[in-house]
Amino acid sequence: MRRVVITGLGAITPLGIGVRSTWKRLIAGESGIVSVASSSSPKWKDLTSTVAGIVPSVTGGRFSDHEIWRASDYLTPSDQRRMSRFAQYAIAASEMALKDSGWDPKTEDQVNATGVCLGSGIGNLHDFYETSITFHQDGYKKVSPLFVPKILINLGAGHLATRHGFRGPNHSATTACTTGAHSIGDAARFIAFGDADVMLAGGAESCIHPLTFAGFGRSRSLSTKFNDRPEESCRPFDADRDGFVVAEGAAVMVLEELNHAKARGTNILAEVRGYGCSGDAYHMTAPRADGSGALAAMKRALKNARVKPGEVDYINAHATGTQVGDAAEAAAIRTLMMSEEGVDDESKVTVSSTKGSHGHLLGAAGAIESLISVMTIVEGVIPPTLNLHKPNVGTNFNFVPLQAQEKKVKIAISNSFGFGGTNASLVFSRLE
Ligand SMILES: *[C@@H]1O[C@H](CO)[C@@H](O)[C@H](O)[C@H]1NC(C)=O
Ligand SMILES: *[C@@H]1O[C@H](CO)[C@@H](O)[C@H](O)[C@H]1NC(C)=O
Ligand SMILES: CC(=O)N[C@H]1CO[C@H](CO)[C@@H](O)[C@@H]1O
Repeated sequence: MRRVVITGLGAITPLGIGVRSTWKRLIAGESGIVSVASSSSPKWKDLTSTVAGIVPSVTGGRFSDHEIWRASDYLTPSDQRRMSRFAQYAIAASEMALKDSGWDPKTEDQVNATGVCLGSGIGNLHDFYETSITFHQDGYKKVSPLFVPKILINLGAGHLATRHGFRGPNHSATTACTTGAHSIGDAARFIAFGDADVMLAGGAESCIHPLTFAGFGRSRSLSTKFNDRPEESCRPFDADRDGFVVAEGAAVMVLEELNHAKARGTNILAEVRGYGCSGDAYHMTAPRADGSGALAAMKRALKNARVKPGEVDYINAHATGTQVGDAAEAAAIRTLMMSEEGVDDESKVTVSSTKGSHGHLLGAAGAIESLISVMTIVEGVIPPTLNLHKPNVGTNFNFVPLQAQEKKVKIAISNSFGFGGTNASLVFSRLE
């Protein structure tokens, strides 16, 4: 089987623009979660949750000029008009990843062997909402011809391929909060099976719209108790956790066939070692309490990677800060890690959920958390779980509370689970 490595990373997150800016703040224990209560639209007023992870776009605060989002850094005015925000983030993160990896295909062979696998969970709620109102009030002629190209989930991938002429596989997953993980896993399989040599893979999301908060609020998924203390609102594994916090952003990786990467002498960050998926087949929004869906995904990913549970140095948990979800995932991790081929003591299991810092990027969550897992391998530092003062998920893991820890990481797992009952795990390793 052809081996797949990671040769470039790009990120746009509530912690800043760029991988360096995001990583620096993550390790420093900073939060990217802010209040959206004062937003101009009166619709925000009735909402139960008014905290969100927002990509910084104004200078003057704690973000320096190069760390804030400016669409014009990446896109012409005409592209900006044609592309919705999630697609813009996807393009920008992809450009960063391509630059990082030094991959600039020119020949026909090269562009044919380069593909794209970029998804989104919700996509563009803004245009859906506005266009629905316009259509209802003013009729057919007022619907913009750009409406459809602005709402299709796969248009991030489409625009990117068209910009660069990439003619390899052109694919978009949309599996709710598992989108980013499925994109990376599926892209790695395209390379392993010989459909491409290089893939841009990841996820993007930007649905900071009152309707998002109304919808997730009504399904009682969101944190509501910390609206006046946004930085404390996302509390994975903590006893006071009361729901997840919506966030926006994008993360993209350049995946590449091992010998292809070696031949061009580029820097190899890590290897995509394993990928496992499962379905809960249980409920649309709640996990099985025993975590058996999550367990199946992790087991399949480790089997695919030919790695034993005891060899895993770090798990980046999906844990979003909901009572049921975090406990189910912890139970799944315990079953996996305390098995015969695991470890002999729960305190040797290192798990953190970085959502405490950046919130839940929904369709981009699996991508940014995979990127962070790769960074732990590169940097030898584990980012903390913010706001974790009192774990109550029935395990004695090292949850890396509040402060980053130094640790050599050879093998890292990233978990992603989504509404609809879909679970995926990815295993990354240092290249041996
Ligand atoms: C590249 O792909 C295009 C379209 O699929 C095809 O027409 C062309 O022959 C391919 N070129 C090479 C060098 O394989
Ligand atoms: C698997 O997917 C479900 C879908 O609702 C998700 O909520 C859950 O967290 C995952 N399963 C488990 C047991 O964690
Ligand atoms: C180069 C290429 O084929 N890109 C396509 C990828 O998919 C999108 C969406 O279907 C198309 O618009 C692109 O042309």
